[in-house]
Amino acid sequence: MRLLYSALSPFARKVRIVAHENGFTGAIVLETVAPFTDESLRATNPLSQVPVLILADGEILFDSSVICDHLDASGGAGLIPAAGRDRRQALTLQALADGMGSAAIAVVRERMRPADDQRPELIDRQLRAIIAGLDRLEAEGFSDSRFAIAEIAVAAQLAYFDARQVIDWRDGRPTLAAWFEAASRRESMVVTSVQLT
Ligand SMILES: N[C@@H](CCC(=O)N[C@@H](CS)C(=O)NCC(=O)O)C(=O)O
Repeated sequence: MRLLYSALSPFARKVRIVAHENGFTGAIVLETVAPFTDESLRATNPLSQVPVLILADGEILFDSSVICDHLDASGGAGLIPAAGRDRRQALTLQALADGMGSAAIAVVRERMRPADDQRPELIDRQLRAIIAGLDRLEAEGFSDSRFAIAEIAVAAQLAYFDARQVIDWRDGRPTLAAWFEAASRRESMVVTSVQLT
């Protein structure tokens, strides 16, 4: 299998954590792609977004939630509940985390623009989504004993917030902060982390 990814992508990080938790690390060849500038990515994903997983027979999978679903179904780690309320709630939390990630990426890209070209109203709207999402996650109160698709999706995004200094998310959220600190020590989190120099 080949995974087209970029090192800092929180969506690709989520996939890599799920792959590791399913024992697939050695079975996946990582290929770096720059999604905003490399037009060749469009041949596999018309949206020109990473991650993209290309299976051994050439089948192409995106987006990250579809890839995670495939890896977990074939690896058997059981990170995604099979059915019912548990499944719906887990996928809803994944969607929340992914949405917060998309908002964070929009903020980061807007802040890259020259200061007098930035649109404060765009940044403000995205930050409000992130803040409301963080408050929901603080209320959720994850358990240290479970690290399944919802927790993985959230951990990948919180790590991205830190890497890109999107927001001081720990402020006023002690439960989420303590949970993340413990989750960050898991092997799958450590081996997929990227140190910015
Ligand atoms: N819903 C997608 C989001 C993927 C995404 O936004 N990837 C970013 C990198 S972190 C990207 O490739 N952006 C390029 C673009 O949107 O043009 C997923 O879950 O995989």
